[in-house]
Amino acid sequence: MRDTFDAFLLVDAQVDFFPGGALPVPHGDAILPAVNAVLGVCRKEDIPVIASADWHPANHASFVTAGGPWPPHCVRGTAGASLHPDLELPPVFTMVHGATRVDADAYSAFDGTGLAKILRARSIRRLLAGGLALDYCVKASCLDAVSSGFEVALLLPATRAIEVTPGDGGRALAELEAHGVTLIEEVPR
Ligand code: VGL
Ligand code: ZN
Repeated sequence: MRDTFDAFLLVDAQVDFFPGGALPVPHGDAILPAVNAVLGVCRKEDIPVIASADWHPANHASFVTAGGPWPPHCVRGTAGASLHPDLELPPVFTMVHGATRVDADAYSAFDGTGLAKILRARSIRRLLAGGLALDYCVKASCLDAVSSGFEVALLLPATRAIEVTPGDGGRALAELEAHGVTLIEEVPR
């Protein structure tokens, strides 16, 4: 096994968060080369991949149509909620689906998904993370991972921020670093 990370956590790399989607992250598609580089390492070295998905019911509380902050996005089972078609995923990987309750939003891949238990059951301690969006689900997932006792490295070229407020991306990185997340520029080798 690779001596730097035990699994790759790919956060919400769904069609709706890429340019052209319902809630696009600016330059979100710029993550694809780095994400696919990690996925290539995972396929070659048989490292587990866990992909999370934002998976909302149609009338979700986070949608503007229900008084929330976001345009409707990632409605469970729709094309926009599917993983980006250019992801070079291994033939077998684990998916967790979050924010599935109609009345509550959830940004972390650990929130209500059983992910910590899934990882512990597989003796996974060190996560490499990437995905969308840096200032929401990636940040929340990395912080939860750390507070659940996992080591986390975030691959910077594999994530981008929405930046509802300019500067949110940089603030997210500072917060992550302050909580012990290692920020890395290159795929570990
Ligand atoms: C996300 C906003 C709303 C995310 C999900 O995946 O970062 N952001 N829902
Ligand atoms: Zn959402």
